[in-house]
Amino acid sequence: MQPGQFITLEGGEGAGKSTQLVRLVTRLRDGGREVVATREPGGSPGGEAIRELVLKGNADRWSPVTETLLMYAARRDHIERVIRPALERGAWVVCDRFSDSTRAYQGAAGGADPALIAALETFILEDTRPDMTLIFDLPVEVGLERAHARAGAEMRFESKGQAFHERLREGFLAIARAEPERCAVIDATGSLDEVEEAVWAAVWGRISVHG
Ligand code: T5A
Repeated sequence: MQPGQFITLEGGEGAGKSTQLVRLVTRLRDGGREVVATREPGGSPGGEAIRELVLKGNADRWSPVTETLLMYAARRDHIERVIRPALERGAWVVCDRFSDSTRAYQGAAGGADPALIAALETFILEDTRPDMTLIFDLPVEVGLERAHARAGAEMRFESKGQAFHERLREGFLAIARAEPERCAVIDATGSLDEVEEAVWAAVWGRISVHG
């Protein structure tokens, strides 16, 4: 069992994860903890190089299976170089997307075989699994509108159709239903402050933030 806590933020496009990650990390650091804020795909130099490959270009540049393998190559590097060392020294790691994104994007929405993804989780993640996952949920149209409004975003996944994004939303909710002890669904339609309070309440409820 790793001494640090590993929290992941998940959800569809424009759900507000990146914005809330900053707020959550600030509150945790205010409590005196060492907190590593990171993201996927990316988070390590090798992971960021793979991010460039996988997020740029046409929507159909990579098949869902190839995407799965690229995401897991990036993830393994990120785990080895950033996540595992941080958890082992007792830091908390807060990560914008992780393995549930592969289950939802490449699996539920993209059609990659869940057995392939499960096997990669076994061999690549090993025991580096999130202690807690916040799943940001909001209607697809609202999320895509927000994502389009923000500047400098990579658009490859956002340019997939409405049906893809509906399957994605249901994919994340299915993960939350299957693993209720790990996952908390956050209603992401509220104001920034309302969502921040929902996130804090969920973290408080599942992990002793005094710990
Ligand atoms: N991917 C990733 C896979 O397919 N498989 C995988 O295994 C992994 C790890 C990452 C892409 O990679 C895919 C999924 C993604 O498509 P990215 O550019 O990092 O690409 O995209 P996202 O993680 O989706 O980031 P987004 O910016 O789209 O969404 P966020 O982080 O959820 O949203 P955020 O915080 O940037 O907010 C978006 C906009 O909405 C506003 C913000 O100010 C911002 O302008 N906003 C709100 N507005 C009103 N009310 C609120 N409560 C708001 N919260 C935020």
